[in-house]
Amino acid sequence: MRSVPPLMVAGLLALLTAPLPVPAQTDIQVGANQPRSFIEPASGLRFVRVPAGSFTMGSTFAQTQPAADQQWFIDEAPPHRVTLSREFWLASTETTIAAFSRFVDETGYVTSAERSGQSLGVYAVSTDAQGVQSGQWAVGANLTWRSPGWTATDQHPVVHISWADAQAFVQWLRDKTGRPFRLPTEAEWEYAAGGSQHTRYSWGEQQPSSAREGNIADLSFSNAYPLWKYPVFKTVNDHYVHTAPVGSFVANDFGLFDMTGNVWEWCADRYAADTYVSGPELDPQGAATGSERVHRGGGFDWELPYLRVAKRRHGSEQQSAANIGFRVAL
Ligand SMILES: [Ca+2]
Ligand SMILES: [Ca+2]
Repeated sequence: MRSVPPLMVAGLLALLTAPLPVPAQTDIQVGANQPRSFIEPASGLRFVRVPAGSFTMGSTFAQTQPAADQQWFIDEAPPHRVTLSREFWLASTETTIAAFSRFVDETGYVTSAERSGQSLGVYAVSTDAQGVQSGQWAVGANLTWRSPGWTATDQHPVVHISWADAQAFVQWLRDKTGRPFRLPTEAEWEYAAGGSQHTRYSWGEQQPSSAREGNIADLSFSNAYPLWKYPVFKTVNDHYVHTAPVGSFVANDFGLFDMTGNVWEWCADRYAADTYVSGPELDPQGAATGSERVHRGGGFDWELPYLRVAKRRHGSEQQSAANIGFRVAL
């Protein structure tokens, strides 16, 4: 088990726990005039305060899986103690189409999917050698944040967004406000998603039962895609086949919506399968090298093992898909 000398931790904490700058725009006051949330006017996104703290990052989930499936989860090991020495702000929702529209309207930005003319998210059914049919997403033409492949309002999460697109959005917000908006680190994301009790899913420890927990691959998804190749959690019906408007489900006790489900969310970190083996305990920033970036949280088309807050997924900086968006940190 790695550890940091207590004196070093104490010293760093003393240096780093100075209060966050109070944003100029606040709309909720809690306690001793400390804002607990604010709406950032350029994007219209609400940000909530996430406290500094320690938690156990990662899991031993792979060990409970059949050998053939362990490869999908082995990069969550080993579970290890992580300390986030500073409180931070995190958008209470995934970035909406409304917010992304403001960015594009001002800058004329063209996304990776728009430049390449394609993205992942057209439903394709194939037949294997045994004659069994199954469906999954395939790369299709003209899938973009403006036309995700289904009806979406301004309050739906923006999708078909690459890591590079998400970076361009936060750079715009930085330039516009003079504040260091950014993508969350993978550690910040996992810590925030689990809430104050650091639960398995953002809604708690248990499997969904009320259909109010989050937008996942549920009965309505299964009905729309009966040949879907991957597991679906059919015992709840959340009534959303694809994305849901942000904030449609319960928030965790940090005030964060849809951390689990709806869309995967790009994080700042480079991905490496062995990040947790040798990474630092204090404020980890991810792998130093590597061409892929992390995304987190599962999406509307994923089932429980992939919806745990510890689950890691990754892709190239230019990759986009119908089930990947992002959330902004400060
Ligand atoms: Ca659903
Ligand atoms: Ca999400």
